[in-house]
Amino acid sequence: EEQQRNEAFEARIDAGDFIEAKDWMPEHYRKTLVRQISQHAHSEIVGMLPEGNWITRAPTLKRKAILLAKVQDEGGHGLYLYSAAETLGTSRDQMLDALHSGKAKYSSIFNYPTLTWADIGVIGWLVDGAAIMNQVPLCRCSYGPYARAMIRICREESFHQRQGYESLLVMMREGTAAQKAMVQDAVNRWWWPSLMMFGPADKDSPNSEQSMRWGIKRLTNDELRQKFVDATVPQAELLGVTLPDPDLKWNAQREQHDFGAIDWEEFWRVVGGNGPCNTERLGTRVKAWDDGAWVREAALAHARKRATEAQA
Ligand code: FAQ
Repeated sequence: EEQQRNEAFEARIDAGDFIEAKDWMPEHYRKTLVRQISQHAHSEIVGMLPEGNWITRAPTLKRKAILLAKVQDEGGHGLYLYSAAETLGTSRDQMLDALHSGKAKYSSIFNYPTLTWADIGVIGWLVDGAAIMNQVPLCRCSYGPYARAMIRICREESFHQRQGYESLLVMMREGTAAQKAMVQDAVNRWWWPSLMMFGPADKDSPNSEQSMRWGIKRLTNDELRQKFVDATVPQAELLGVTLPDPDLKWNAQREQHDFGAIDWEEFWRVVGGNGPCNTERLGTRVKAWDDGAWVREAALAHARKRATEAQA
C-alpha cells in the first residue's frame, strides 16, 4: 500500500500538481520541506538584525522610513514562512527551539557585519538580488503553501532590491569621493558572501538531486549563482563600481560570465557557526525570545480567560 501511495505521489509530482497540506506525502519530502522552509524563515528573522543596526543612524527621514518598512517586511516574511512550515505538522516552538539551540541553520550571509551606511544599499542590491534569483523559482515549488507564500515575498523583495540599488546610485552620482569609496568598499566585502548564499557547488550539495526531482527546487545552486552573476555585472557597470574578482569576465562561447573560485572553507566555517557575527546574532535572538516570555504568557492568559467567559 505504501508503494502504491508513493507511486501516486510521484505521478502527481511528474504531472506538475501542487501538493497540499492534507495530502499524503513521503516522510522525506515532508522533512526536506520543514528543513528548507524553517531555515528560510529563520533567515528572514535573523536577517532583520544587520539592517536593524542602521535604523537609528539612517542619513535622512526618507531613508529611515524605507529601511523601517523593509525590516518590517522581513519580519512578515518570517511569519508567513513559519506558517507555511506549520502546515507540515511542526510547531513554531519546535522550529524556534531548533534555531535557539543552534541546531537549525539560517543563511550564512547574515553573519557578516554592517560597518557603514553603504552596506545597507549593498544588502538591498546584492543580498536581496540573490534572494530574488533563488526565490522566484520557488513560486513554482511543488508544495502549495510554500509556493503561495513565495509569490508575495518575491514582490516585496523586488522593492527591497530596487531601493538598495537606488540609494547606491544616489551615492555614486551625487556623493563625495569618500561616499563613493564607501560604496566600493561595501561591494568588496559583500560580493563573495552573496555568491555563497546559493549554497555549495552542485557536486557538494547533498540535498539538491532529490529536491530537484520532487520539484522543491527548480534550479540548482550553481545554475542560480551563474544567473545572479550574469544579471549583476551590467548593474555594477551602470553603478560605476568594480566587482572584486580578477577572474570575472564574459565568456563568448558559453554566453555567460566566468568567475573566480569561491572560498568554500570560509563558507563552511560560517555555516558551522564560526563566522564574524554568528554568536552575536544568535545571542540577540535568544535574548529577544527570553525578553518576550511575559508577552506570550499574558496573551495565553488572556485567551484562556476569554474562553472561560465564552463558556459561562
Ligand atoms: N547558508 O544540499 P544543500 C533572505 C546548508 S534570503 C547556510 O545545497 P539545499 C531574504 C543547507 O541548509 C536567504 N546554510 O541544501 C532577506 C544544507 O544543510 P542541512 C534565505 C546553507 O537546502 C534578504 C547544507 O548546507 N533564503 O532571507 C547555505 O538543497 C535581505 C547543504 O546544502 C532561503 O533560505 C547558506 N547560504 O539548498 C532577508 C531560500 N547554503 O539543512 C533579510 C530557500 C546551503 O542539510 C535581508 N532555501 N546551506 O543541514 C533554498 O533555496 C535552499 O535551502 C538553499 C540550500 C539553496 C539555501
